[in-house]
Amino acid sequence: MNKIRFYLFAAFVLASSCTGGKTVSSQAGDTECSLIANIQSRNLTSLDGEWNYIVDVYETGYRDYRRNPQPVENTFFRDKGYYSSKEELIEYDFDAAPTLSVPGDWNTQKKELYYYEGGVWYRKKFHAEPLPGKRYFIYFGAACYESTAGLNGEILGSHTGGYTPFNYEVTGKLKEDNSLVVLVDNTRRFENVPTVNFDWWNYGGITRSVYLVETPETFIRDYSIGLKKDDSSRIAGWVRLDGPEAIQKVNVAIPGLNVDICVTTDAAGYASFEIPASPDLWCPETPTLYAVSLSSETDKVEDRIGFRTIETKGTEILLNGRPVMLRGISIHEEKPFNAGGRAFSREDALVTLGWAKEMNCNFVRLAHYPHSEETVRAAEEMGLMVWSEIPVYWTIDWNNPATYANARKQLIENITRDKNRANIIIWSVANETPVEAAGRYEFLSGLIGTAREMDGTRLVSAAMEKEEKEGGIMTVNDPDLSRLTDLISFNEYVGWYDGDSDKCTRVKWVFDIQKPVFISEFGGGALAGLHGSARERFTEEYMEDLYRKNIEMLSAIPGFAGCSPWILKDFRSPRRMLTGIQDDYNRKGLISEYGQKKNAFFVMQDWYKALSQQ
Ligand code: GCB
Repeated sequence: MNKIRFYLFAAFVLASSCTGGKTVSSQAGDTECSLIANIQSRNLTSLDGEWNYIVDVYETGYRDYRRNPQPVENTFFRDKGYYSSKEELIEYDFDAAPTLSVPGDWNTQKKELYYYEGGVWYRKKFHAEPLPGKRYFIYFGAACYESTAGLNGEILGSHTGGYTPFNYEVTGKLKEDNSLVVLVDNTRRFENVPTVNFDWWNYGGITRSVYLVETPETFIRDYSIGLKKDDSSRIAGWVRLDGPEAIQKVNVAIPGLNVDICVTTDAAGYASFEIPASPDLWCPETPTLYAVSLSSETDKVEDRIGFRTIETKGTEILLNGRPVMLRGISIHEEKPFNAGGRAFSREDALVTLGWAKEMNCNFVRLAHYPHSEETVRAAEEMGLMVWSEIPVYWTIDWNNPATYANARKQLIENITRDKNRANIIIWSVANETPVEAAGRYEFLSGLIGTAREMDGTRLVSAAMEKEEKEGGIMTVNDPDLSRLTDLISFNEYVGWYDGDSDKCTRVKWVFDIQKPVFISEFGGGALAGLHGSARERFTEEYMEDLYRKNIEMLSAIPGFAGCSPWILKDFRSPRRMLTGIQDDYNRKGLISEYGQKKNAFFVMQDWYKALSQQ
């Protein structure tokens, strides 16, 4: 646990947006997560823009010279500075400090912060005119990795996990002129999720948008609407109110389906409903979304929702009852052009997902952490099915209850935010975790259970690895976990980490379990524009040959249901140190960081076109 949270703000941790460790209630929507759903439908004041920042390498902002944690009035949360009081000894000043753009990572905004890992204080001044009878929240799309927020010198709470949203209630705490101070810390820690070792850039900062949200006193906190599992002629849903007037009539209207019903919430603010309906189903070819409104007596939210079913039968994945081949690609959430750092905007998403569409994909694996809501929604509009993932990656502190609570909380926040997105078909709980590690199976089966309990309408999986047996027989390395998941999904790097491309022609894939086989990663690296023989590593020709041979090999796998090669675009990773070739980039992208398509992109494009016509 972050020291600052432990010493200074222990009391406030309990008040932070989501707490781990409890069980998910059996009543739908009654998770321990207090996230406000569908933030874009709210009355918002954007707090994006330039924020003053102070880099705090030695934790000086909250400790004294003996490293004792300080009371809050002696920390930078107080937002006083030398220039405001020259008589007092004060050695920081946000007003005089430089600025960073929010949203955005700090690593690509300031040269001196490129490799920085540690604490950075952010400060935003904003004006507010709070109205009586309204409630106010500060909502963060994401801050990587840990953050503690304070408003006008008072701590609001802390949040752990770099890729999921959180909010703090500030009703009664707003003034006309406000100072919002946030300490963000991206120090890698062994007990974190992900842990200290991962193959992507540890972008720090307030990486997604920040809003001041206004709601009525009793408001619609959360809702779920989708086709009923096992009965696609009915829409099933629930709504949860938050506030003193818990018992209210709530109208659910979907004009495009002539749906207009009324339910009454109970004393806990909860109501569920079922409505007979036969919507045009969401699918990649026709990603139909219906305008939906939920109106309580005190509040109203609007959304656009798609309806579809997803299930497996034997070795097939069925979308709306019909077999579907997942023509996918894996993606990291980085800006599409010019080595730009962490992406967050709809514009970024449209370019990146546009490349996936150009490749004839119908599916994207949003690796290795929850991507922004903008990305998920853009994919939904574009007809791209989604694999959504939490960063339980490689090694994890499997037997640490706090680590489990952290992973579970990230999963809950992810599902809470995105459960109404029709395009998400798979919740994934892990990537390439070591089978032999004690405590791992219990950890992952707990997460799988949480995902199923919160959302029984989607598939649950994890990216496993392959195992080679005698005589060139290949299979998944984790039959026990494969029994719990809906798919046999694994990463295989035959031709890159495992032999050369010719090996693809010598192996045979065999599975003991009858489930759809999904290859969550395969691939190899090439520097865009580097040409040579198909035997020479990092040339476009090597990568092209590797893709051709993998495609042939995968197509012959019994039960093959799709794949998401690694990866759409070259991405930054400090693990990639080969000068002149990698230069801090993982080069397995089908497209370079400057948007240049490599030969293998076109190999995939042709294959997916052929598959789409079958
Ligand atoms: C993997 C990981 C992915 C890495 C990739 C690689 O198996 O899942 O995060 O980036 O291999 O390039 O080695």
